[in-house]
Amino acid sequence: MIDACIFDLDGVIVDTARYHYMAWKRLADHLEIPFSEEDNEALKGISRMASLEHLISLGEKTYSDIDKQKFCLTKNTWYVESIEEMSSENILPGVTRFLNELRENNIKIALGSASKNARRVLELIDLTSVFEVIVDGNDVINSKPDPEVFLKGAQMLGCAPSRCVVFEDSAKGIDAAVSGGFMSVGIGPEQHLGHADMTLSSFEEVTVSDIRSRLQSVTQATSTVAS
Ligand code: B16
Ligand code: MG
Repeated sequence: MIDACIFDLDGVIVDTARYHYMAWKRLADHLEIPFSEEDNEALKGISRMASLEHLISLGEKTYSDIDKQKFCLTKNTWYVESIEEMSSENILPGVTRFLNELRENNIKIALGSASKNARRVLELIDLTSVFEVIVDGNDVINSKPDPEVFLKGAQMLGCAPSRCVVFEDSAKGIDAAVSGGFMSVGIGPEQHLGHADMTLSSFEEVTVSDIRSRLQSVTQATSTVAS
């Protein structure tokens, strides 16, 4: 029933969400816009410019397109500087073991990230070779909640979306998975990810067989309701 797994990067494989937040917070302080960690939830999974537009909407000023481009560049420079310290030690708990288990079960593995820095992050944490297919913010026109990044990944793997599981930490990423017809696993709190087929607090102690049986019961329950 599971041919492939497509992983989001930031907040699923590695905790770069913290570095994104620190760079946006620095920009918000510079622009005198109030910005909290709770505000940052809405930025998870969306593109850099969409994130900036959201941040600006929390303040009172408007900015020209040229200013917005400059702000995105500044934020990205701070973000890229901060991630250079990362290494394989930053891979989230349980992820490496889970990826190995997928390979042992001949389940294909792809990356579906909104980030234009995804390939650099994979290099830093030494995980590039694990992914058969990598689709990131440089490869798509529409960012999450549009399913393009995951649909492209499934197509490149040669797998039907209904037989692929998307692992995501953002509400908009789960929206993308649902609208693309994928099975979905939310990584993080139920309150943000309750629309996923199932949620996990982390990959620690979870096995491929756990995921299979939990998704199977959701799929069966859904088809019973539909019939
Ligand atoms: P960049 P993901 C997303 O990555 C992040 O969650 C989101 O916070 C960020 O704005 C977006 O990438 C774009 O990142 O500025 O590096 O291109 O979660 O889809 O892996
Ligand atoms: Mg994410």
